[in-house]
Amino acid sequence: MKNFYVTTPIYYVNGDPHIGTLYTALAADIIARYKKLNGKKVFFLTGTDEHAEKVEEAAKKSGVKTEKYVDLMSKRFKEAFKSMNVSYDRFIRTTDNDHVKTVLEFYKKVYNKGDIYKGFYEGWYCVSCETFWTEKELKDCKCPDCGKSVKMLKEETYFFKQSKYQKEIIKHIRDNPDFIKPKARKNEILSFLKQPLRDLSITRTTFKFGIPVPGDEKHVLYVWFDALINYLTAAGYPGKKYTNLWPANFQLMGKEIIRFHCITWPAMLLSAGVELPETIFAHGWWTVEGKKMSKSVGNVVHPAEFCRKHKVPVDTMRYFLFRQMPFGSDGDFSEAQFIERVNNELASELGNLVSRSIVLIDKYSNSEVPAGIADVKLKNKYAQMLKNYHSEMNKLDYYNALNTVFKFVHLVNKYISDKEPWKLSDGGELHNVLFTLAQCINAVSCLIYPFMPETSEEIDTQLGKGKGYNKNFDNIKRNVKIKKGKILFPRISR
Ligand code: ME8
Repeated sequence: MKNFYVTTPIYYVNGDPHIGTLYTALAADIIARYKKLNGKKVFFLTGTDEHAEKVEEAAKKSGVKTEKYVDLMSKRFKEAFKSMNVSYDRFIRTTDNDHVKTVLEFYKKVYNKGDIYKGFYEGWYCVSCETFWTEKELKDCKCPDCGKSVKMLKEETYFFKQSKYQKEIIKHIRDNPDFIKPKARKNEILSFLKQPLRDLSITRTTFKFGIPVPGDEKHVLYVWFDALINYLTAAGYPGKKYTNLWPANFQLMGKEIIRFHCITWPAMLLSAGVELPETIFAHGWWTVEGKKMSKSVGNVVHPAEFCRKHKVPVDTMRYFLFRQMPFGSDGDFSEAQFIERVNNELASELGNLVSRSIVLIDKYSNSEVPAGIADVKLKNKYAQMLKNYHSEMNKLDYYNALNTVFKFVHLVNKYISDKEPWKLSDGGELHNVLFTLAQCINAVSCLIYPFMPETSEEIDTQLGKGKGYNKNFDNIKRNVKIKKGKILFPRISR
């Protein structure tokens, strides 16, 4: 059976990872954890894009050999991912041997198909975006995407005939409503495809740190042609078993790189006779306190460091990033809003629910989940909520999935206040309430697991659940010993 395959962009290593880069990795981590929890075999790919002119420039600036520089920087990405519990299955680097080999094989295939020809490129190049632009596309003589200066390139180059596949790509987008998500991005691409596509220059002669073109080694392959193929390398292409993973189920990225993923990438795959991915999902862009994140402004947010500063677990950041805005829309990172969400939603609602439930079981049932019967109303509510949650998760609608879970959390908190178990005398009803609470916090632990895995594990420990315990409602057995534990979310003082 084909495994579930999710990818992120591979990141340029000319700067440190931050909330923007982590955002996509976390989004992939959430769906990967969710699918694994629900019994799927999953492969989650992320990594670093190293053969770029701007990477070579950054290495020069720091006075380190490019090879050493990319080693150091890719390690920093791995560390940042680890610090946020990003559970990838492979961290690919475009300098990995198997990747270089796959790129060369892929190039050969496209070349033999007659889709690569030699020519001459004259036009503008943005090193920061590693993108070619025509004079007409520039904005005030600057890159229309990042606003930085562009440079004039006049080089002999090899072109990839992407124009040949324009009609087929348009047809594929129209026939497959889930191919580009969200809809606004699909419309953007279809609108762009109304003009004739230009062929893409796929080799460069003015820098060295790249994969040499077979038979013409003064050329190295252009960064995007090389980078996009990483998704196939990791699947084991062109080995027979690559279809165990390919086509990818979700390819996630920021909205600024969709033309490469929704036009160039499909054209490359069509040329090589490889199936197109199921869904390309482009999320929105983070600003910080209303401004574009940049080193020179000094407002770059490093997520684990930020959590350390506020003395809160990294799960608070994992929660905030997906609760702050719908996945697909733009959003602003604000320290004040982060604090508000941690205090009002995580500490007051979720943390409070777990600690009240555990304290109540501890106090009124001798630290044991009593033999009770679950509240029918709450159980039915849970079943309804679960349906919405699964449908939202499968669409990557993380924002509403969290909304759904937190509505339930709120409901259970209200159940405690309404029932006032501290006023109930020993026996039947008290045991029913405590039993219901144990089931509810177990259920909540399963639902939040993809977003907040450490918190989920802590709830499981407090609930006395062993390793490998099946994460389902109604699974907390009677007489299980609970264990009072630490406060899940300390409040942040302003
Ligand atoms: O584009 N808000 O790499 P890159 C949201 N190497 N997401 C953000 C973000 C922000 N402020 N900043 C970065 C490249 N991202 C190529 C990709 S793939 C074959 C090659 C995330 O280091 C978002 O996913 O510039 C964006 O698409 C990606 O980082 C860009 O990373």
